[in-house]
Amino acid sequence: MQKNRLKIAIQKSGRLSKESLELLKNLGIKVHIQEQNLVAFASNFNIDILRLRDDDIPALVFDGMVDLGIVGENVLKEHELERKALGLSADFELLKKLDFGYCRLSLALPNSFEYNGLKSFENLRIATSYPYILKDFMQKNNIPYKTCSLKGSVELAPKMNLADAICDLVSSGATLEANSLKEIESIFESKACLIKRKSSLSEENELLLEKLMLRIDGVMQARESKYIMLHSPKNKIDEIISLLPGVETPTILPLAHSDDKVVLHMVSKENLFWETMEKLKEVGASSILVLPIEKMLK
Ligand code: PRT
Ligand code: ZN
Repeated sequence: MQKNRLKIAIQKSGRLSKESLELLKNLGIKVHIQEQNLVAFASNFNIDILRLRDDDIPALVFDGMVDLGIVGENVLKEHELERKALGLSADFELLKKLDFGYCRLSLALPNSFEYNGLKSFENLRIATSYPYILKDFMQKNNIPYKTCSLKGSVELAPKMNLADAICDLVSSGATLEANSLKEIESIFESKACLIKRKSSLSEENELLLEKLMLRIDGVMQARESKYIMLHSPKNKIDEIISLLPGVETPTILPLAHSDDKVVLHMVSKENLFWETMEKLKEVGASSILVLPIEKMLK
């Protein structure tokens, strides 16, 4: 592995791997991943992709062993709090919150538990894989509790009489429901994020990063945006535009063989729901097309 290449750590296999790799590919980084290899070399940039357990990524960035990392904010926060509790440094720069890996760390109780506000957690034993985030929250709310640290199967702890409550990641809520638990309070909202080591990069890698950051903005903006084309009566243009969320100035084109209608082309920064399309139609719009956008560069 050459020294001067930009090193990016991503999760090897798990909930963030597919989207992390997809993001890198959308940035134009060409990498060929071989399942058994932990390092993949980009063929068109001086970039190496390191594929690791997500739990290992924060410390490698804090210690400057890798330049960039893609990791869940939950894992990042937990490791940051742990390092600080141990009196160690946990320096990093948050470059970008990404648009995947959404989840929340929540307190949950058995359905049968009579919950009367956060005080109900006083002196309960709470199972979690996130002891430092939990401790931080409980201390801020002045609630004494007992802890039970588990690396996995946290949702089973109450059934197994290992704990009274849990503090675990939730996304759809199906796991809690399947284990007769009710979500009480979200204590930390999370998504995947791109972080950078604090110590400076080489001038060359700094320039490469600048280029990648512009491309990330382009990819993320494109994912949120839609290209809209429709036919509009000439006297309804303003009304139609006012119905469209996050629309920039449209391009107005003549419609062949029509004196009273024009064609509008525009980019909307939001998705377009059926309800809006139906309203557009009521106002007189027709031939409404909503297209995904692949890339944007302003
Ligand atoms: O092997 P490695 O250590 O790299 O992976 P891992 O097993 O530690 O992590 P992984 O792949 O499960 O999750 C990676 C990251 O994805 C997490 O750190 C979060 O940032 C994010 N993420 C998003 C989630 C979820 N959604 C999620 N639902 N991580 C875990 N879950 C689990 C949760 O722990 C619970 O067991 O899914 C279950 C709940 O899901 P619902 O949909 O039933 O509520
Ligand atoms: Zn992990």
